[in-house]
Amino acid sequence: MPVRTGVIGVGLMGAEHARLLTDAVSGSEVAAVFDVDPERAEAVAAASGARVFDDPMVLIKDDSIDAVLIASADKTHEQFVLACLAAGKPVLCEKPLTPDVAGSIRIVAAEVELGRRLVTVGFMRRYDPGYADLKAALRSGDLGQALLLRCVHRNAASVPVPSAVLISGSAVHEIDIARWLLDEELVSVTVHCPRRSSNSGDTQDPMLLVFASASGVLVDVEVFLNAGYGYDVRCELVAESGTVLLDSPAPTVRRAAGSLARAVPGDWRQRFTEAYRRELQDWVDAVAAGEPPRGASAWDGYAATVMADAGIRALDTGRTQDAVPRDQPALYR
Ligand code: ISE
Repeated sequence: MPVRTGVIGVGLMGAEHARLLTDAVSGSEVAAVFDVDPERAEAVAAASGARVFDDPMVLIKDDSIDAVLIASADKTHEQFVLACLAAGKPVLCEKPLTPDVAGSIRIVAAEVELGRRLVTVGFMRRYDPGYADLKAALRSGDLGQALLLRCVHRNAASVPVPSAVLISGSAVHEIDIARWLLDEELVSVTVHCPRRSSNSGDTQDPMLLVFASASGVLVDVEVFLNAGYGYDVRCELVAESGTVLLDSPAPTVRRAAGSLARAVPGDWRQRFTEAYRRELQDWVDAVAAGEPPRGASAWDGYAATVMADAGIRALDTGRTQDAVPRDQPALYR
């Protein structure tokens, strides 16, 4: 029996998840779809033969649905994740888990109360082969201790957004991947604001964030939403006896008209397709086996939200901010 998934929210990302669950993940079926835009829901449902629901809470409770994927607006995540926990259903929620710290605390508390892990947060980079290589290099011990992590996060273009979205929507990936790579918490953040791009309206774009980890590693992150030329994510680990660079991967190099070129992906769906596919396959496999999920947990989602929140305070105040997460409950250790 395939795992029958209900997808809530089928905008850009939800539609991509539905496509991957249908075409690229084995043992899975998109059985139900909800979206605030019924036409969008119909279009995605038609491609997978799914049923369209007009109430997401009814979809979550429906006996024919084994697991739920949430890719709706950030502010709706909490109510849907809590409803999945109440229904005892595994749920994969797109990042951020919630836009606010209080919402993430309520989700963690509900899962701890339930006593078993059902929530996964869509920090898909943990499944990217390049980041896995970086982590393996650090773990091998051959490079000595990590000293710096230098990250670049550029989007080709963005609709106008408040400056805080560079942190809550984009840098939040860097926060999660730094915690995962270094295997420790980030404890403080400073935000530097260079000249704004004339392509970015009133938004502080680009932005430079510097995080410190508990053991003293510095993580610098450039976020630039209107970089113009494409989607570019890089990460260089600087350690005591060497460095490892994760560059924008392109399978081919083109030589033509006197130049040498590698294509740059248009957006994150192209850059991270394999990571999304692996994340979904792993999730579906765990659901099918009745095992706890292996991706980022509700606790990881909470920790990322705490740090993003500190980043937004640092942006607003111009001062370094500490992030102080609560004690980690035993369920997540
Ligand atoms: C977008 O919302 C995402 O989630 C992407 O993964 C991120 O890289 C991008 O910067 C965001 O705008």
